[in-house]
Amino acid sequence: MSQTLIETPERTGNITSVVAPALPATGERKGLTKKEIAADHPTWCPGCGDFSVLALYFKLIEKRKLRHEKITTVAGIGCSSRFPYFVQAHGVHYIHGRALPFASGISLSRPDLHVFVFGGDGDAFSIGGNHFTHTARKNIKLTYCVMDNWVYGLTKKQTSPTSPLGFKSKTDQWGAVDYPINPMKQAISAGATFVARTTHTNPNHVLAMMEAAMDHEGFSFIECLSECVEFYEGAFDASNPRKGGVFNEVPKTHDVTDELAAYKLAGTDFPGYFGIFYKTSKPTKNAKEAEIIKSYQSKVTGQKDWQILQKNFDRMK
Ligand SMILES: Cc1ncc(C[n+]2csc(CCOP(=O)(O)OP(=O)(O)O)c2C)c(N)n1
Ligand code: SF4
Ligand SMILES: [Mg+2]
Repeated sequence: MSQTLIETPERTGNITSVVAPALPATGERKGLTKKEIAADHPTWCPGCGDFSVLALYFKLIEKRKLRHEKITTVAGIGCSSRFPYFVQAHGVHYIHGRALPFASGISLSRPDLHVFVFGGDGDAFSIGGNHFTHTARKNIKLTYCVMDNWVYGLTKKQTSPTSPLGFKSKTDQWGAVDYPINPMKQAISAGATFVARTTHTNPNHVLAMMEAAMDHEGFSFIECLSECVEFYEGAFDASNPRKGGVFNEVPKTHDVTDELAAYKLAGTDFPGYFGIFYKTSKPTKNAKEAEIIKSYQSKVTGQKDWQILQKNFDRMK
């Protein structure tokens, strides 16, 4: 890595906190090129939709002039979750379903970073289902992009929570009998403050959704359809105009602050709509915790860390 400007946490009073540094003015440091951010050759199957999502993440990094030390890519386990391996910057390939709690810790302790989390439908809605709900309700500032392929890809074709009824897999040889979840409805009802939907076959749209999500002050969720050509070929053809399908954008008349309207939009039969369904503004956990820390710091001025700790222990006796 050629970039060297790494901001370190500064000590403020007795509690270690990170002071958000201003980004250097454009032009001071050159923006990164794709060559500088692309790591190992992705190991996905040729034609996998995940390639497109990765390429657009690189585009976002280039366009928004993110520096190596400001890129944070977190994932769980799955084909899609291999994502951080392929980004030449800081990232974590974490435990299946547990990417969000890990990413929440980064977000809360490093307000100068924007944290991106990538993963699959199994990772997000099956094993990680409760983390999805709780991260959304806490409104933690990060972007969660779920690469939804309606199947467990890495483990070679099991039914996922988004697989449609009748889908034949290794776990449902006679066709899936469980009703699939609707990720958009789930995100809205859990309290996500930014909820958008896109598809890997429309690169400009994916980039636009990533940018809008990154600019959102709170938990931003993107469901990105990403075809698994190996185990669910053609799943999203109906949403791809090049395959005879239709790509319908969210109607211009839709009010993104209207939760009920967003919920209704989310209930439209496949291929449904693409774009921002819901966006609202409410204080993040990040802001609330920062406020608590600030007010606590004013009460312990002049005391050493161990003295503060001792007092807390004494109180617990
Ligand atoms: C705790 C745990 N349980 C199960 C697994 C096995 N496992 C790995 S990936 C995966 C599901 C992958 O599906 P998805 O999240 O949709 O990602 P995709 O591969 O489709 O991109 C499972 C069940 C695991 N690695 N760890
Ligand atoms: S198995 Fe499916 S999801 Fe995994 S890399 Fe291959 S095409 Fe992509
Ligand atoms: Mg999947």
